[in-house]
Amino acid sequence: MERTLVLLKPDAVQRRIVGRIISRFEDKGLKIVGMKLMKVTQQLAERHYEEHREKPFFSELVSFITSSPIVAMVVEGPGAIEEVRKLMGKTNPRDAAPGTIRGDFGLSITMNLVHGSDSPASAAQEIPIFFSEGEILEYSTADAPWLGG
Ligand code: 3AN
Repeated sequence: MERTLVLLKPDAVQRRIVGRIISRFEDKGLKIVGMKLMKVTQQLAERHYEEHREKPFFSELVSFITSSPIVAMVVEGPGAIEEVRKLMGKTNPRDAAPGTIRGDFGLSITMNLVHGSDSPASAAQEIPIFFSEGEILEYSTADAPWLGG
């Protein structure tokens, strides 16, 4: 089953909307198979945002993600990568549709609440940056037969 890395960024924790954001993923029928509250180190941040190193907003991104704890999650389900991206909405919350996480809760392109892997290749690269294999659990949920997939 497909898995994706989801980060609830420092603004989500500071604004105490972690529970409401996680509910969006749960409501959709996606399954949390890994989750932790953690502080992102400079080294971890630079690894995670490696592809943006040359962008003008790189240092802003790194200082934001290291500024306060985040909640890191591995989310699993049919088409999990694309489904999470749809639930998050466009990168800039001002362009994100109402009903999406960014569209409903944000205004800032830097403090845009959530990260979700953007492709199977990104998910495969990003998940091990944040989680060891033992931190990802395999289990079934009672409602699985009613969710299809
Ligand atoms: P997404 O998070 O939607 O996949 P990416 O991968 O293009 O978006 O960008 C990674 C992060 O970089 C975004 N979550 C956002 O916080 C930040 N970012 C992207 N574009 C800009 C920009 N033009 N100015 C400032 N920050 C940006």
